[in-house]
Amino acid sequence: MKDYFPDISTITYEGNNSKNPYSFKYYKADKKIGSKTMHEHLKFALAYWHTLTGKGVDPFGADTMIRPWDNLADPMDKARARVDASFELMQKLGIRYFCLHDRDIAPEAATLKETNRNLDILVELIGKQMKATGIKLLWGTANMFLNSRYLHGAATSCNADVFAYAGAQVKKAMEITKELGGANYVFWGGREGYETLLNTDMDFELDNQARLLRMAIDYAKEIGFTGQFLIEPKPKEPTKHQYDFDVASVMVFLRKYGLDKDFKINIESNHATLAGHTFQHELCLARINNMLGSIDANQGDPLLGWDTDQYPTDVYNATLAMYEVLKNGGLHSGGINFDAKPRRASFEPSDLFLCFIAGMDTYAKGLEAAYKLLNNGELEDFIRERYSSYSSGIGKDIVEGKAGLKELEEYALQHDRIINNSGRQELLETIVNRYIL
Ligand code: XLS
Ligand code: NI
Ligand code: NI
Repeated sequence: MKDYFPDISTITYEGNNSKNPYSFKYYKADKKIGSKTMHEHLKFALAYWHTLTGKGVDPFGADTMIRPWDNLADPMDKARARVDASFELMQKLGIRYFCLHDRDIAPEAATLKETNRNLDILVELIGKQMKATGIKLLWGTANMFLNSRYLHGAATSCNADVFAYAGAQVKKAMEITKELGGANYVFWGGREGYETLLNTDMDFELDNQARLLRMAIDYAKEIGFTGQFLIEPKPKEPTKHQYDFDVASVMVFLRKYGLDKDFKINIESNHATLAGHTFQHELCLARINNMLGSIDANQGDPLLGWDTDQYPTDVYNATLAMYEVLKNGGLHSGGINFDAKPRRASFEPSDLFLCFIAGMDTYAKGLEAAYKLLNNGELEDFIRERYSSYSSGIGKDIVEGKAGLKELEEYALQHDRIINNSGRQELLETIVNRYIL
């Protein structure tokens, strides 16, 4: 097997005094945080698309990233080389999971039949590498946004032939996810949304989106795929209004169609930002509804209004995210997928290592801080105290359903000199800082 990154050896933990950029400062895979090791808490995954096929294009400029496998002319040879390169990367970084779209691993051919044959060849190769290394598939998905056939959407296209093609693609993607032992299957509605209601039957499109999901559930039963289905919300981009806008809209959609027991949510940090939410808000809302499934870890830039998919380096954000994950009792079948790409100017192959190191260290530090914060209970105690008026008297009656509006009026007439307490936001922010710094 060819070595694609010969100058870089296995990345190890050296601690935060080390100046060696090719070492972990905080991520120590076997370090125990509570009853689990860091790597059990943080099931890091490599996103095959950004890492292996990303080339640094932007709307104004061409490729900047020339990878060691890019000199191969035959697309299938290139695809094979990427498999070797991906497993080399994951092994050297100690990443135990990866995520893929069907089209990341194998090139699309002239017909669907040939495309599926290409996929089978690559799946066999990936399966062998997985067996040899113990690396697992966190989730699989179908890319139903790149090809121009999806210009009106996939399941929400106005064209039934496109719906059928999307169904065929989901079927095959589910089969390969099952074959590779994938723990989850993701739906990100790349082009499921609209540009203008002047030409859109939103009601019908949403029914159709639900129809495709229902078919996927049925097919999973048929083939014995027991992985978790996930929906990944995003408010905009590529369409102006994506149907799966945020956690709240995904839940409303799933409940309307009776699909909420079959799905959980894959929450991406940068998508939360685009929706005008904090990452923590999205994670918390999913958690309290028992819908928190998995994470796409990245970050946006507050000054740029699009999905910049940067590697996460914001420890504050990672700490609050891990706080929610810990409160959720972990991510269960989910994990932390680095849906992130190096900046366009970070084009050297070695940057890939530096990117992952940055992201893994950020989440490791975030996990440690979050664990201590939760365990010491400073925030939890404050919050409990803040709502303590509901544990006795009229508050208890409200919660237990013993008071109606008449009882409230009776009470308020006698207690109309109300005393409130400070919310102490700045104090609490200082407490969080104490755990991070
Ligand atoms: C794009 C999405 C995509 C999904 C997988 O913004 O994040 O990468 O994670 O289709
Ligand atoms: Ni994503
Ligand atoms: Ni994204």
